[in-house]
Amino acid sequence: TAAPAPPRGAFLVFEGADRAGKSTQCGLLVEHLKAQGVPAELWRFPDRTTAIGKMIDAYLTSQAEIDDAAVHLLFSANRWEKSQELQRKLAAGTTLVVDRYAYSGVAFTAAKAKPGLDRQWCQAPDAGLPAPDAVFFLSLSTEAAAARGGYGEERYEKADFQKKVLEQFQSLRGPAWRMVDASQSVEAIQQQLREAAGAVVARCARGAPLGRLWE
Ligand code: NYM
Ligand code: MG
Repeated sequence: TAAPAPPRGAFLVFEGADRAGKSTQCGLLVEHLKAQGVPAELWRFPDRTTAIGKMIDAYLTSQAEIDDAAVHLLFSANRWEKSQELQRKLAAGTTLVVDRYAYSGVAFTAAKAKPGLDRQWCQAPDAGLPAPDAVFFLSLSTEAAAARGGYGEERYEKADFQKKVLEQFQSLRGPAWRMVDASQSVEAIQQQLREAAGAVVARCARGAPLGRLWE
């Protein structure tokens, strides 16, 4: 007889504006989970390693100009091309800590405020993707983010645009969202995340079903 299916892993997404500390916190959380014996992997979107991801990287680093609608669809396609593997990993019991997902996709494009790129249009291509079990939103003012050694050199890393992105994120908040005050110390934030993530991992291990965007 076949071995029983392992408890499924949790799909944990981190969102927030640039410089909110997502990458730091994701890395620490994955190490913590692994140390606790929870199989876990760190993922990020955009995944710049794929063919589509390389086009996105060229766009973000201004080596390429791509139409706003077209690049939006590339970001979404980059999630779709990873979605089967993502579901396989979760089903096999691996918890995925994911640095950005479709919420960034919608917020960054909608913040461009161009005709034809309204939020409804921005959300459509991601409909049906696996929905995260929790979205940890690292909340930080644009001023505090800018004070952290300034923004980088990539496209979008400008204070006025980041403000618009934050407004878009606000309108995407749903029941799975956990707001985290990202102005606290790295350690204090991590402590909260460990507790909240632990509860979600346990709920998923007990068989809570994986949802779909934007249901
Ligand atoms: N970004 C990220 C988008 O514009 N759309 C998306 O779908 C995703 C996932 O890419 N400024 C933007 C947000 C970031 C940039 O992300 C690169 P990172 O996490 O800095 O590598
Ligand atoms: Mg960045």
